[in-house]
Amino acid sequence: MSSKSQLTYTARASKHPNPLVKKLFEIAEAKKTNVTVSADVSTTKELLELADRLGPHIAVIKTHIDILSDFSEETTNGLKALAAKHNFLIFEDRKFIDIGNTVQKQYHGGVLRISEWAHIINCSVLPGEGIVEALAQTAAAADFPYGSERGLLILAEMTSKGSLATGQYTTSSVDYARKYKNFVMGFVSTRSLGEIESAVSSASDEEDFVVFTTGVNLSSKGDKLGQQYQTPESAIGRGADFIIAGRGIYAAADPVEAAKRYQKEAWEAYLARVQG
Ligand code: 5BU
Repeated sequence: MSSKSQLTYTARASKHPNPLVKKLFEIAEAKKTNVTVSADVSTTKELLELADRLGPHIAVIKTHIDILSDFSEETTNGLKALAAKHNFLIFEDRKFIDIGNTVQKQYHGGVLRISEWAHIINCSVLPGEGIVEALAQTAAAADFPYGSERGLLILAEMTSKGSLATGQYTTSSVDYARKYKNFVMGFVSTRSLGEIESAVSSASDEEDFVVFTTGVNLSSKGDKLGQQYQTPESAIGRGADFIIAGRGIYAAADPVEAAKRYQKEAWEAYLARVQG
């Protein structure tokens, strides 16, 4: 596990050069939550209701905006208003994976205009370094009316059975994160990756990447389509700074109660980790 995992979010916020990461750690500490809810519902009404009800218990809402059947500006205006009301960040799980010229258009333009409302995006590095450079350029050049901070998580590993995001792919994820560390906040991965030797440079004392771990569920081990789950405690124990839970929360009989349970378990696991 990286040495930073033993530090509190407050300590990490105070030293972090990236304003978005600083804000994320401050939110976590202020609300005592390191939960990201993956709000994979299919209508704007469901999404906004969920965001409003779960808002007090989450640090980040993760969307798949293209699975909504009725996406419009109402969706993103609603999300932005709720992010401000409840003090959480918005992470669009778009998983960009294409040549630089295309991802710039997908990020900044099109019908979804992701750059205007998502604080956090993610990409695969399968296309090579250019994808990270292209997204970083777009974020730096744009003048965002809604908050100025933007960050990228590199999809370094996946939770699905037989995932090919391993070995050299994961090592290269760390290389590019180190090379573009002003824009890359960290990773979506199943563990801390700070110890990975990289071709670009080795881990430095200041390096502090944030780890988001998906595939978290308290009552299931997986689904019929290859998803594999671990518990909040296990994810945090392996180095996750933020857990991501979808169906475990939004499909529960009482999503607010479920969110509180994940919040409590993940926060206690974090406290145990920083108290050593
Ligand atoms: P679930 O309902 O908790 O299984 O949802 C998991 C969410 O995280 C869902 O939105 C996936 O698209 C997303 N995900 C994942 O499950 N595994 C991964 O490796 C990555 C994302 Br990256």
